[in-house]
Amino acid sequence: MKRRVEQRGRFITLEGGEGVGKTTNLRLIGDILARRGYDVLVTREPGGTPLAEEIREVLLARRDEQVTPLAETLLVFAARAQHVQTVIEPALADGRWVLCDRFTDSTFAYQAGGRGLAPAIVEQLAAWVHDARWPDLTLYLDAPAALGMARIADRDQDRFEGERTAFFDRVRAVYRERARSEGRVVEIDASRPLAYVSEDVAAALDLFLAGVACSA
Ligand code: T5A
Repeated sequence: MKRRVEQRGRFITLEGGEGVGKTTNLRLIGDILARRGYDVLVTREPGGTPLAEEIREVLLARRDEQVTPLAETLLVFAARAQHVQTVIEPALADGRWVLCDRFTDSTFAYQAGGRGLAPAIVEQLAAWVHDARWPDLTLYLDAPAALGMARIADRDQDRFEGERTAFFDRVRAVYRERARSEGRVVEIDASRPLAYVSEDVAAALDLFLAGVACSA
């Protein structure tokens, strides 16, 4: 398919708790954009480069040693610095559309909300690592933690998935607050069957694309 000529790429992220359907719906968005002729790069956090994927393994591995919230946050941002500078920014500069499974909203939700780190630290690190680069659109998939965990019950649990329900309740509360306060975030009820969720995801994307077309 002929590549659409765009002034600049767009940055779209999927957010939400464990097992809410981020990866599944990211594929759907990628397919829709590709069908419309956009050049799409699908990536994820933590990860997206060889170094950042190694940091992801360190972060997700279950271990006896207690990981401090600050150490965890610095690891997340180390991976993000590499990812943003070597993958995300070059792709956007090249006019590509970047679809990312999680970004800094996850750090507010998990490290500030879940772990109790001061949000100001996340804000400072975000300013340092990616400055004014925020997603153009964020789709937040909302569902009770127990439902998401039930969907991934057949997988081996990583270090985060081994957390207690109260941790995920705090994560969800921060996500919902950000969905209310950040204009780029669209909240979608992900507790429903996949067909309904995907329909809302596609509708939110359509609305966003209409806005892009108007501004072109
Ligand atoms: N983390 C990450 C931080 O702490 N701070 C950070 O800054 C960042 C970036 C990464 C971990 O790192 C932490 C958070 C995470 O714990 P991850 O792999 O990116 O982990 O995130 P997970 O949420 O663990 O990814 P999952 O693959 O488990 O969840 P998804 O992607 O939300 O769910 P998905 O699409 O794989 O779907 C799970 C299953 O549910 C089904 C799917 O078919 C699949 O089988 N499903 C549905 N079933 C019924 N109804 C629906 N509506 C469904 N939607 C999907």
